[in-house]
Amino acid sequence: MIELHSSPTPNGQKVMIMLEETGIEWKHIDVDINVGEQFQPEHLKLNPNNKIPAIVDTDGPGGSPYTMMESCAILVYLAEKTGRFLPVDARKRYGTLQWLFFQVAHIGPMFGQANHFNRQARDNQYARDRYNNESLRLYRVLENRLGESAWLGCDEYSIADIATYPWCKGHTERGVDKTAFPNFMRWFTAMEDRPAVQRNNEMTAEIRTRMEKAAKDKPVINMYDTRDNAERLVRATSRKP
Ligand SMILES: N[C@@H](CCC(=O)N[C@@H](CS)C(=O)NCC(=O)O)C(=O)O
Repeated sequence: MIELHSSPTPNGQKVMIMLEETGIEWKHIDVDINVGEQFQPEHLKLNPNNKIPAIVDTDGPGGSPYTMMESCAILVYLAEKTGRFLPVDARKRYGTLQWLFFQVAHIGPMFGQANHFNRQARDNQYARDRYNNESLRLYRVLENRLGESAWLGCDEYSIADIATYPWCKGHTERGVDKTAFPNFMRWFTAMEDRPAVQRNNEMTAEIRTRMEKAAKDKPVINMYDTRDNAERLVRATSRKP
């Protein structure tokens, strides 16, 4: 059984899609980052970087429980555990790993910064231009890749597609449409046709509603305000005496 300690953000959703695709037994343990549950000592034991997602495989390597952080490392782990979505053929495997690393190194950080400055710090025009331009450039990289390959990593659906899809849900906001990005839109539609992706999207809405209800009487933290967060961040990463 895989316990997924998470919130349904893009990094959380990629693990949910993988779990649904593989059919492995799993459950979601809600960690609400809006009320600071990522800073709880029990979560820090699973993810010392005070982020979601983390997993516990109750039947890990050698038959004992195994804990992991970092969503793309978790995807590789689950792919190897189940023998799905990370091809064995060397060219396909390295193609998949390249595009998986491309997601974690570029798409996640740049789209994340663009979302932050578009939503939380709108008055910083320099930062908005920088991250919006970079995000659009990355959409063009995806468009070009998908013009030469059916799926991102190779000619098979893989963890590279699973990792990238949840980050691309806001494509309309960026002016990415069928006319200018036909290959990307073909891929995005193929992703949304998959039953596992559809289940992820339903669960994402359900988990968000459940978390909002549970958070009703809890104080909301401002994780984007580094002054408000300063003490919490230092405490989370300070070694105990
Ligand atoms: N590289 C990490 C990124 C994880 C990450 O940034 N998680 C965000 C949500 S998508 C988070 O937990 N934020 C809470 C915080 O920064 O306090 C991964 O892929 O797992």
